[in-house]
Amino acid sequence: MGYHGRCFDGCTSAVLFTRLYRAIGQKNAQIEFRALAHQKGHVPGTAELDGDENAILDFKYTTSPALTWWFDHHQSAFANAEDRAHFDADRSGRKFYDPACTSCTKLITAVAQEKFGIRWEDLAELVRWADIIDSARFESPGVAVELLEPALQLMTVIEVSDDAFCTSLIPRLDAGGLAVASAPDVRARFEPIQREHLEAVKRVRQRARCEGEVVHFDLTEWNMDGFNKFIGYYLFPDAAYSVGVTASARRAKVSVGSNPWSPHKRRHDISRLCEKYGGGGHPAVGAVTLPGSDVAEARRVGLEIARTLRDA
Ligand SMILES: [Mn+2]
Repeated sequence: MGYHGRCFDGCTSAVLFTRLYRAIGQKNAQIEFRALAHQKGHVPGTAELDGDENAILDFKYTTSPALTWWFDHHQSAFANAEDRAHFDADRSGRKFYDPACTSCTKLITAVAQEKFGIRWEDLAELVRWADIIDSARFESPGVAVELLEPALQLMTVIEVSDDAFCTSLIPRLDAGGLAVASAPDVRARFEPIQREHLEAVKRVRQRARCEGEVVHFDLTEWNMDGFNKFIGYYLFPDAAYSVGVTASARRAKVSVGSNPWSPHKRRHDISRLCEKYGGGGHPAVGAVTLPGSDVAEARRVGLEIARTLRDA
């Protein structure tokens, strides 16, 4: 079974599909899990699909005849129109795609219920959080930044852990749901990340200025590769946009986002704006990445983007 690696929704999808697969007949099947990572131009092929039956969850479609089951909700699920047509022609009843679905977890839950009449009451909280996380629909910036919820602590650990650890969490989530977050080995991974994260919040608090609904901060004096993208709105709830600049040996980066809790409608396409500087992203969030030596240029781009967002 291939699942989207280092992703809370991917891991939870693996938990649910395992239950579904066993419930509909393959009670004693031996299941192997494989974390899949996005690589440009790569679709899972024969190397990944070496079981008697093969499932791919929360990850790109493949036309390989070895694919038996498939669930995904990503806009970018198909590499090209031929792959899409291949899926549309499929009559197996075992491949499911819904780009309107906010998580793959939710899609599997819906299919299990509607097609197979199966519900998993004990996993309701896990499912609910997987959906909140994958669609970034947190109740408030505080929920997203303070990381007090067990689900968000697990998410944090999953996003930085190796494939073997993520895979080892799948049976544990199946057995214990979100309670896994309080296991000593998960705590031991979470605590150092939390310390670093709290340090980042402190640095943003020191450096951030909010002007004309744009919060801007320059963190290049520290060696940092990134930060929680909601910190700006946590500190400045009235901000509509956030522009943060970081630098490490590897890269200098301008991270740009719009406040999902803002009452105002977003007026800019952030991916377009970032593309002007060689970056990219989504309409609501994007980034410009430069070589680690280009700190001055990253600072300049950050200021210019902040100005553009303020002006229009
Ligand atoms: Mn997903």
